Amino acid sequence: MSAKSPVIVDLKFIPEEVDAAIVGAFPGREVINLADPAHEGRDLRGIDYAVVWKSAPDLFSRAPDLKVVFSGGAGVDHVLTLPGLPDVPLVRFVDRSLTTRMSEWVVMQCLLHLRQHRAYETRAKQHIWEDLIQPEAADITVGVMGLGVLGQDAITKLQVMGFRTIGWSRSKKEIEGIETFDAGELDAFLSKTDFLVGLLPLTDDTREFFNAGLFAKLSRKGPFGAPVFINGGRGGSQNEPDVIEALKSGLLGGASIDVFQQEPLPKDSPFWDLETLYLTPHVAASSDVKALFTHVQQQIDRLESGQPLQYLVDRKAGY
Ligand code: NDP
Ligand code: OXD
Repeated sequence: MSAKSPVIVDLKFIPEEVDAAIVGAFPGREVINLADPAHEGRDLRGIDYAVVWKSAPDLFSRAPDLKVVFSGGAGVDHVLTLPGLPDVPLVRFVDRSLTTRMSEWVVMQCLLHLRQHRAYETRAKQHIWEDLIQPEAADITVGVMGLGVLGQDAITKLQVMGFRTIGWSRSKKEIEGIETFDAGELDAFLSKTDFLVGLLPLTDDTREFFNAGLFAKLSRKGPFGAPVFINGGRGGSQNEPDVIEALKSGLLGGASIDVFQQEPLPKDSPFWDLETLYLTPHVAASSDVKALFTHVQQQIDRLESGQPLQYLVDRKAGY
């Protein structure tokens, strides 16, 4: 019986979390954590598997024999643009904990805007005790763009919280109790949406998709008048000058953004200082590293026992 191939780990996550998760992971295999200086210059030829998140650009020239590449996250735009990506299966991370985290973030942001939290925070800082007219969740239509693993979970949880929910995706989806729209029905979807939730992958089709023209088509008939933009997908999908201008001009009444074109967000970015924006540093649904390694092990087991891999990326579609 041949020796089990090592697994290369190249994850720009919290190093202590990666180190802790490696303990006991991939039984019977060597784990080569490239963050460990002991592996500097290590010969990576002949290795079958790599788990990557924001890898060094020379990874694939150093490891030319990979049979499968595993993305450390659900999104794969950062892998698809790596130089020398081999023509082998690319598996993305799909996992209960990641999905749950994203839904928590989406529901939390919708509630923060619904409950006018920023206005109360501001008043509290000024020692102002004031009651604002409070619409209820059922008065707001949340439109979720992207009805994949994350969008479908988020939309059902938003529904539980009482929001009216509608969804939009490239191909039409049937989700019980939810009105859905396909790519050709974008304007109809936008005209009904008070809070827009972006859970789209970054592809050629979605680049800078969230822009002034799109914001202008959102509903202004909701209880707050101006619509709200919530992006947990990818920063590349938003036209950032347009988002900033829309928040300043009132085209958007508020926003919550977890992802940016440039990460970390530069210290002098105007985003930091926008009054009506909730900003988080790409943490809406961070990968749980132990769960990630369990998922990778399961997929390796499938492959090595002749079963098909799951969660394969369609390279042509880009997600
Ligand atoms: P999925 O691949 O399961 O779903 C993607 C959805 O987007 C699908 O419904 C797809 O349509 C739709 N879509 C893609 N392209 C288009 C398009 N051009 N027009 C309309 N709809 C489109 O992905 P996930 O739900 O698992 O994840 C979504 C994204 O969330 C990831 O790609 C990643 O970028 C981001 N993410 C962000 C995290 C964070 O912490 N901020 C954490 C995890 C993920 P269809 O169903 O027809 O294929
Ligand atoms: C992901 C992410 O794609 O964390 O999983 O952004």
